[in-house]
Amino acid sequence: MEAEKEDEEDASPEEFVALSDFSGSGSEQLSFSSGDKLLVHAKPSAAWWWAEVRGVIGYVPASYLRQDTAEEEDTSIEDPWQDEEYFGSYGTLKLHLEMLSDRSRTETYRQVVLRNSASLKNKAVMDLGCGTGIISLFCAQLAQPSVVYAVEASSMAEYTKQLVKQNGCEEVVTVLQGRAEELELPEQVDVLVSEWMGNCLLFEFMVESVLLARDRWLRDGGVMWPSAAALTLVPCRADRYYAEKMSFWERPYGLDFTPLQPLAQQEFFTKPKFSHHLEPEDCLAVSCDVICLDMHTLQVSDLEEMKGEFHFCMEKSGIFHGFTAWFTVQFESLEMGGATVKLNTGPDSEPTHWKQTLFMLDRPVSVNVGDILSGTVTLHRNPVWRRHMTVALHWNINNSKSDADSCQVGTKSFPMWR
Ligand code: GJV
Repeated sequence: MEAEKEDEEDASPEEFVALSDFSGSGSEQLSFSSGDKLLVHAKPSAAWWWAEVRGVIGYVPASYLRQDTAEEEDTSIEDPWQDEEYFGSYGTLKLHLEMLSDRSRTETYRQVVLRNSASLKNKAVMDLGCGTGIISLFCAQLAQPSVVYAVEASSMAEYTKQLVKQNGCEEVVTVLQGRAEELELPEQVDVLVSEWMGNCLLFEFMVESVLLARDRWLRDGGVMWPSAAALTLVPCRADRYYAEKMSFWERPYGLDFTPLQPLAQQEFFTKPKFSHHLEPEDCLAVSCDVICLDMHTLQVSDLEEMKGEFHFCMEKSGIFHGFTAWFTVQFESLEMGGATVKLNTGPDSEPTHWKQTLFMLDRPVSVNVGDILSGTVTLHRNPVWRRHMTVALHWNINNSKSDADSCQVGTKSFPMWR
């Protein structure tokens, strides 16, 4: 026991990295910039830590920091892309069944091919991450491309070849098993189609593979499908989820279990909740597109840090439990003036297997009609684990009704998952 105590007192400070800029107020709080290294000496509360930046000591907001994994980088990281696990999961049917059963998603890609069938004639197409080959098969079935290169890294590619044969498409569809990054083709393509979108649009960062393939294999003037993507945010209520995970501890079986609430917050609200079903009536304001990507011009380096702003005017009074995010993608027409096809994964559209992503605040806030909620959202890609990111939210609420013109500020960072 004694020895342990001594260890604690001598505990060496932990290394952290700042996720974004922070300007401290008063003499007790430190200011720092995104990327700064901090030494955390003590964690007196969950939200505020005692830390050192460039020899100066003071309080820092814990949510602005992430553990410095530099040490890990040298030793234990074998594959920052975790490809064995990633492509392993796509080698079984579970995920393909989920994607193919998603009618909204799959039908959108079918519509894109159908509406562009005339223009696809004699075009060379690449289907990146073709899975079971559904999009490639739509191309062969509904249009007359000269060739479709169906690229798939997982072992599913073996079956995809069989499906192409079984459906009489082997003249048009060529299945290539391998990572798109290592691909060799006899020619450049006119169209690069892919279904790369993850939770919160970017999670998994398959988009990087798509951009690299674009730069190498899409001919000048070729078309990307999807051509544009947007991430959307809305402040929302989440009464049921809050009750299930947090209010529950108030009086289970007539007993007071509230000492478990900090633990519950840590366990259930630290990471975002994937597969959240947001009811339109739980939106407290009109949603806001926070990040818009042009798939023709987006660069891999842009993915490291993507920042967006939001500005909401509350349309309802109620409890603000958190933010919900979803995405929309657009497919431009191959014809001049042709109609754009959209896939919207938001609460007002047909449900998809992505559902929505919920970011719970640590403490719900009561808001009124007319209150202004504004702030920023930043997606920080994990510098080590390339398929992961942290979503940092900063906001302030200006109360319209209060005479004192009160303003509340909040900040929280959500790892997904590292
Ligand atoms: N090269 C080849 N196939 C890939 C690659 C890559 N770089 N990355 C992902 N895939 N929308 N979040 C494959 C993966 O094996 C799976 O079959 C499919 O693309 C993912 C599609 C859905 N995931 C998503």
